[in-house]
Amino acid sequence: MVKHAVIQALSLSALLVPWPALAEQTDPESLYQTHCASCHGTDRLGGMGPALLPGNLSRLKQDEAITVIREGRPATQMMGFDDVLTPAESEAVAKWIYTPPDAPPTWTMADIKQSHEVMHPFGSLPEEPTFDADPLNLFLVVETGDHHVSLLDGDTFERIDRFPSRFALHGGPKYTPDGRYVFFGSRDGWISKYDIYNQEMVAEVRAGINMRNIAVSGDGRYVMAANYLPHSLVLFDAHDLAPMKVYPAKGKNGDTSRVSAVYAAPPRGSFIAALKDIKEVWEIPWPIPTSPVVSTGHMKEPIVALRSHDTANFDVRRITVPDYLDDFFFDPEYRHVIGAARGGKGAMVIDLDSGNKVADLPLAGMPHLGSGVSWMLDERRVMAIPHLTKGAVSIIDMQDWSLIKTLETAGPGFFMRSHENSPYAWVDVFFGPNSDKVHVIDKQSLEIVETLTPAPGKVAAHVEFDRYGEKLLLSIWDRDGAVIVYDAQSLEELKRIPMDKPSGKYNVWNKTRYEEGTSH
Ligand code: DHE
Repeated sequence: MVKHAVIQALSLSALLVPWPALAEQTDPESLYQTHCASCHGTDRLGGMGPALLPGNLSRLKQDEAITVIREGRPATQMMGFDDVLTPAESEAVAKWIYTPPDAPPTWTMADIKQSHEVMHPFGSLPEEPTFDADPLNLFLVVETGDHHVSLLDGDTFERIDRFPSRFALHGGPKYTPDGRYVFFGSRDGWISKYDIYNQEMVAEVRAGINMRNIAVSGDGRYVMAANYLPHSLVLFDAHDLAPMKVYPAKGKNGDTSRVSAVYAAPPRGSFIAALKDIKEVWEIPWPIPTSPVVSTGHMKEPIVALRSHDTANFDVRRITVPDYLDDFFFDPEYRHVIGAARGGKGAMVIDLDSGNKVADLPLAGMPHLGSGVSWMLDERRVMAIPHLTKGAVSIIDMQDWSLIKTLETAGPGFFMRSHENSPYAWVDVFFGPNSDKVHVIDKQSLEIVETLTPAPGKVAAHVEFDRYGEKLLLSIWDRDGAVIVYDAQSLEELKRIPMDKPSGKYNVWNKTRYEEGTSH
């Protein structure tokens, strides 16, 4: 009798609940398995479509995910499900993909090997570029709107190619020293190797489930990937992306850690890794070839001994540091790393040879060290960095690590850029109401000399110079966006190239020569 009354009450309340609440009664997991798993994987690790796990979705707001499920993503295989799912069901699925799985997903060496694909074996494609443009003055532009990459001639700014990328590339693509090949890393863990001379994707591999970035050794022979999930670094043979070694990111105390990023330090012949959850910096040296150098393509590239790796040379050197450091800037010699904990206050300078802290930097407002640039001011090297939570650029003397100046900007910035041949450094105002503005800073007076608003109401961010420092590209970070070419001296706009939410731009010369005004 009591049971009957309860059932009656439940049925009544079900009739009374409004439509959105009914969504919670649909089973989002079975909806996912029926409609989404064929592309995104039964375990949400991704397949033809990206991984749908909370860590991988951190860049997408939940209401945006609902729109994608309902309307699809233009210019991708992702169709809209409005004809198949009710609005409430789409909402329920969107909510469910932001919940962590019952058991943490794994990605082993066996998974990495299985994902590995070589489309064109090393040495099988022609050695000469198929285009007339200067191969060392090319730009790659990542277009995050429809997940494509454009290849631009750095003299004429004509497009040579536009090709699809993996979903959500993050971090700078990394070139081989001769500039022929480039490696892209996606947040979902995919590494793609592209042959610029032949405009062909030549190999791919998946290093992890949630990857941060990749680095290429100074000799172009190895690629290292940094993962949040699993907690690992993964080493690859750069020639065909064959996996060589997985490094579980485990501290001396046994704790494991997400790896925030990995960098190549060519003067040291090593990779340097930033660990988010343990107080260590890792240095992993790559073997120096003993055999003679062999030419491949446009410039000389040391490729001998690539099949006789001695993995013992890739041993980890642990540098214990006083704090968690996960955002790095280096001096040009790679003697020092300047590190900050994202979310923490201030930064510190570590001598990479001795492993000792040599200075504290009093930097409030979450400095974004990864975006720093450096130049010579009165025969002293200075570095300048924007802040993610404060409208300021800090300028620091790299001899005694003193703060020279805090320059007030129109809001927090993300990226800074310059070039040895340019009198100016550029910084965006990525966050807040002034995100359509870009400041131009005089590198000698340390004053803002110009503030541009190239597309009112649209985010203007991320600059990259050409190899000569004479012209530069700026992104209008919008689906209806563009890359704008400026004269770096007169600041006059020369050209506007329509693009789909262009983010980073990468000039072959500046990246392969470790130009002081750009990221590496
Ligand atoms: Fe990035 C580079 C970390 C959010 C676009 N970003 C980097 C690098 C690191 C980093 C460590 C250097 C790696 C490299 O180039 O090899 N980024 C982080 C974060 O921790 C942060 C704040 C939060 C996160 O979720 O990862 C973050 N980054 C973003 C974005 O929201 C941006 C604007 C859009 C996006 O695509 O995700 C973004 N990050 C970029 C770009 C670079 C980058 C375009 C390469 C800059 C360059 O010129 O080299």
